[in-house]
Amino acid sequence: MEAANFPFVGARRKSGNSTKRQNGRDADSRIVVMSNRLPFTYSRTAGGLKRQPSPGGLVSALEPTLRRRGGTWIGWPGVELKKGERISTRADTYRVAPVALSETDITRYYHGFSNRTLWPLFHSLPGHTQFVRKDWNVYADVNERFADVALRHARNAELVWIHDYHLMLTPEFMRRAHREARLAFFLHIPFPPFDIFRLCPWDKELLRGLIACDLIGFHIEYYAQNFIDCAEKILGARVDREAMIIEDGDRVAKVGVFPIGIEFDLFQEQAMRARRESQRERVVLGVDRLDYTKGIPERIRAFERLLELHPRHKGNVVLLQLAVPSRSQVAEYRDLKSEIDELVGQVNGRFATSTWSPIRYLYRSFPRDRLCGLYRDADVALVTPLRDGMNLVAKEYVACQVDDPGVLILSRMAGAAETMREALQVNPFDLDGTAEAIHRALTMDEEERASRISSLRRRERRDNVEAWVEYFLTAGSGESAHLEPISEREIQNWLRGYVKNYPLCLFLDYDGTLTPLVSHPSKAVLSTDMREVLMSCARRVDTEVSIVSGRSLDDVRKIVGEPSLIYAGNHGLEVEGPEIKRFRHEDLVHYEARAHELFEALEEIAGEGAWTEAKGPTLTFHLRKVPEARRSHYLTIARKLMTKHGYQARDAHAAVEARPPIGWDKGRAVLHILRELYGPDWSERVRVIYVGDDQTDEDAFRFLSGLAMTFRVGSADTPTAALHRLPNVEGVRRLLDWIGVRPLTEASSTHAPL
Ligand code: ADQ
Repeated sequence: MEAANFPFVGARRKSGNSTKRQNGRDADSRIVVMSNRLPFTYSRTAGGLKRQPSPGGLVSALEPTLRRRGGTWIGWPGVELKKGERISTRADTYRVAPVALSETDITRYYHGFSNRTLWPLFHSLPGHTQFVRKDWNVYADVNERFADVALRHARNAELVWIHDYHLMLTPEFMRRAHREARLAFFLHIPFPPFDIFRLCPWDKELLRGLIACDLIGFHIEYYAQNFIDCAEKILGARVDREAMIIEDGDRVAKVGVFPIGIEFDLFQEQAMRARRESQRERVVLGVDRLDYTKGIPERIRAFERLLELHPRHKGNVVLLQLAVPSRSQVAEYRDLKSEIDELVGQVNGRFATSTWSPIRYLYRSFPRDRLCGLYRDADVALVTPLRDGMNLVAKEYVACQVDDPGVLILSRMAGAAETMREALQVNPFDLDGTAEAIHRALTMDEEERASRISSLRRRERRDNVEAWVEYFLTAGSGESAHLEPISEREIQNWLRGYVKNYPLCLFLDYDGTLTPLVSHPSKAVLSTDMREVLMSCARRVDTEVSIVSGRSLDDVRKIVGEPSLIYAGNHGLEVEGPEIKRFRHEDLVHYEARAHELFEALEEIAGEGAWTEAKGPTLTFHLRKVPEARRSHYLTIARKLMTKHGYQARDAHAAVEARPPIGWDKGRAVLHILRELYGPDWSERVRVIYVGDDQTDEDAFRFLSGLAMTFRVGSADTPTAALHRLPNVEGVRRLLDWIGVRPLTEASSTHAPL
């Protein structure tokens, strides 16, 4: 077989012999496929559960792969199992792990969020889209259950390959439980542009769900770039569009382009063998699932237009439209069926004669061999979706052109149009244009038809579905991607326009932001490099630097040791600096005695490396040295004690903090400092940058939304309200370096602190 010509080129093979690996491990360690449905669907009959192969390209593509390699397929069995009812967990040489779903799950997760929200939105049809919170909740819950089943059955899998929009949150659930898992995802439908995607109230969650993967695959470059765009704009992730890499905190995901193919040889063979049916007229063929994305009404109208514009085709040509019933539980699909029925009636009523009707409409599924015969004998295939991830019908038609070559008319809105350039491409909304293309196809000479079809066939034979699977799996098992360290250009893009001609007020958290997280707070010492860049910022006349920390004021001032900076300790409850009045929140006096009592109580329960840091009116209970499995035990008790003593318990990095519930946090402290330094109209006089790595910094990110440039450092395990993410402390150093040496603000004297 010729090498497949896929545009994704970033994959690097893992060293080692993969065959050896496959033979040496049990089914658990092989590939795991996850999709909404299992490769077979059960239905309940009088004689018990009946098993049938699931329809569709996904199953025919992946089933042979699993049969050959072994592994596990996880999915819904198609029926709600009764108590005690079991289905076989073996299928040929691979295993099957069913995910049990109730009728409510199916209504809300499948018909609801998957098909009433994601399907239309991702096809850029927001008018059809419904956003229903209950559907979303069940979708998230079902996705988590898929992840649980995968973790039970396939913990040691070489690769977990998750399919399609039904399971976009599953990767993140899996990643949370299994940091080292190798996860890949393929989306079979389009990924919409930013402007459409951001209409979804759960845009961040969906993106974070996918970014937990090592590899995320799309049919075409456009969808991949849309996804990268959304990750950058909505999550604040760093991206490299050329290398197609997304960095989200300390994790990196590779994005790839893998246009799916078909079982070319199988279609071709069936076309050769298929029975011939006598047909008087020339045939223009449409084959679709009955779905509003497929543009069936538009196609019928375009055909009607053909008969108006070119009456010579009357009596000689028919539009044969096959439509497989689909999602008939969703009201919109039922409405569409009525619309098509009516439209067919209208056009036939208008043009039919006693011997000829222009449209033959068959609303049912056809067996593969029959379909192949119809493909083979059709003069023209009219594949005109309004939007389509790829569209396999176009490819199947081409594979079946084994006799007199036909002509493929293809919507430019289908992913397939990106590679099937030799097709006559049309805009399905342009009825006249489509009508003219049908006319051109019906009158095209044999030489042109043959040249177009033979190029199309060559490509589809080579880039068939087997090549697609192999190519994806190779990319999925390649080395992890790395993004280049943050460059000066990136920092400039973020900051140059923002800080131009303004003085700058810089707020920096300490632990995890200016120093890496360490086993004990006393070991978090500022590096020489970091001190240098920090002070190059602080020495500037147009820049104020504040350190905002959860440590006590004395502690943070001592550990940084630079008297020219402003310090906010205890999450901003205490503030001090050379140009600012010393501040101590008035309610703190009430907490000093309480803090002492709480300290004693926490000390009593502390064991296995847990310890309490006393910080005057507040406390931190540290768990970094406690074995991970035991942390939740201590967390629960510590939280209870904190609440009992009148504190608010707040989670931090391997710690829990006791904070006075007085409505004061890092966000309020930042506001206090800005007002003290620049007056109530500070937002007109100064630009603000806040950099932090902790949950407590989220208060400041939220407070400063729209008022500052915010950066969250490190792990992407938690969502952030910050605008951008920085991978690590080195990223912070580079950012400060740029700020320290940027050109001096011209108007600095007029904008200087009050
Ligand atoms: P679908 O939306 O299902 O797939 P498509 O790619 O066209 O769309 O596949 C439809 C399949 O159904 C074809 O294999 C076709 O032969 C079959 N079919 C249609 N009408 C039929 C009939 N009347 N009888 C029998 N079979 C019929 C999703 C995405 C696509 C993407 C695929 C694969 O929406 O864009 O190409 O996944 O990734």
